[in-house]
Amino acid sequence: MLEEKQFPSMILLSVMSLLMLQQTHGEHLAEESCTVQILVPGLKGEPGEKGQKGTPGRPGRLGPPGEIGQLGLKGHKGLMGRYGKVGPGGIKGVKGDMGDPGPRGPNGDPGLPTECSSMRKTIGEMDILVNQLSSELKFIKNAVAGIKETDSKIYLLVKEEKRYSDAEVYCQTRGGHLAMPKDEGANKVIAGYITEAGLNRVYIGIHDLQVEGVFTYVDHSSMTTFSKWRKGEPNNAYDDEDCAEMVASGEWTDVACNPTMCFVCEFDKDSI
Ligand SMILES: [Ca+2]
Ligand SMILES: [Ca+2]
Repeated sequence: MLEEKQFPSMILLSVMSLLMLQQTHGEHLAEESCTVQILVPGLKGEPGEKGQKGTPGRPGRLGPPGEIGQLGLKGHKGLMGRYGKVGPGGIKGVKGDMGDPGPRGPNGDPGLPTECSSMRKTIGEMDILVNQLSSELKFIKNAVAGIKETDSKIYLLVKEEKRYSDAEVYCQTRGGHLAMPKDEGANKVIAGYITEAGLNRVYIGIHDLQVEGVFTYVDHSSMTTFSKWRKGEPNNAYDDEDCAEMVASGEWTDVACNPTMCFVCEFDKDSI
């Protein structure tokens, strides 16, 4: 059975062997073709042509997490945000220094002619009158506040310091003179007035302005019987004492006429 199945292939090999032997070993063909029958694999064929590229494989499994990377560089500064809400008001600051004077303003409109100028003159005169009345009122207030009097005279102590000549003008303007004590009674009234006022001295109406050493009253009446010179006075000290003052004790002293001091005016009751 085996020989029957293998026969065709054996026949084939024999024929092939014969053919090969005829080509390479022609002189031994008759004896070897009958004795050697070896079944051997065929020679390795030449490499085939490269096949076509296959389809992509399935995705692989998820790999393990990578290591933490290095710290990156600092990024650029972002844009400025929106403005916030307005905050509460601050505490009031300290007042600053006064500023420099401003520039000169424009000239005003020209004044009205004629009738306004006469009105301005009237207003000016009224101003002078008001000043005079104010002065008179002050004088009257002083007088009412505390005059002194004798049977024939009224005395007013003026607490405004003036030079001798200005003091006499003040008294004359009001119808009198600087006080001219001509007896002990009048002298005592004036002296008491000075003491009450808390003063040390006042001008009185006695001087030697006309003839040095010859004292007269300021109304030019002569000094006949009464005088109250302090001891050693009048001495015309520094050759410059032509007016007289009364001190609080009631004594008189010749003094210079330019220093200012308070004074006493006198008014005749008959002339008031
Ligand atoms: Ca004198
Ligand atoms: Ca003197």
